[in-house]
Amino acid sequence: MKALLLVDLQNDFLPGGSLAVPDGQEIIAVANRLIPSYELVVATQDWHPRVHRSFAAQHPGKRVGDVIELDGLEQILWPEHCVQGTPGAELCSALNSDGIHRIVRKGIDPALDSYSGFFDNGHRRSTGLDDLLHSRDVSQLHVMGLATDYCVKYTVLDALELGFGTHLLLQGVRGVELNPGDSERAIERMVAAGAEIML
Ligand code: VGL
Ligand code: ZN
Repeated sequence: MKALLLVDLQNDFLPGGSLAVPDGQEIIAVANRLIPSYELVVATQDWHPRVHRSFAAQHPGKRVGDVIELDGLEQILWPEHCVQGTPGAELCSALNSDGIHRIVRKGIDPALDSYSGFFDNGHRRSTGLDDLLHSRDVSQLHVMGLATDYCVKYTVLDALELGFGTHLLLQGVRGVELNPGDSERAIERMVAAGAEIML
């Protein structure tokens, strides 16, 4: 069966949020339109402790956008976002949350970031999303959400590696674009890895 995966449709990634993705609000209507056509809808939620090491504020002298090494991995430093229990971490209230069957949280380990909905950036720990999808016999995964160039990209790449037929819903993604062209390059990489584009 096919499932819809909604990546990080949270207030902090929407206009007014601390890590707002340009035009991110445009895709909420896309999600609401798609949700009723799926038997299984899963949403991921970036869910950081306040002292998460991906936050620039945790590294005196460093600024947002700086790149450091974190536990052996390259890490971009972000503004504080999606702190557990804060309004910024909540799913967008305009989202049809009755249609969402499961929420998978990620980025909980303070020492490690987790862009993908499946694994942390070091591929050390699974979030359980893989097991959930397998237990429901999902073979096709349709992915949309925020942000094209980070969490959507790594979620799609992991889904492909795990063997899911993976479709990227192009109308339903927006990127951070720290560097112009990041979203385009992310899409090219997903397609090169085997993702199918759906308009
Ligand atoms: C994301 C940066 C940091 C995302 C999450 O959802 O794409 N980006 N944490
Ligand atoms: Zn994050």
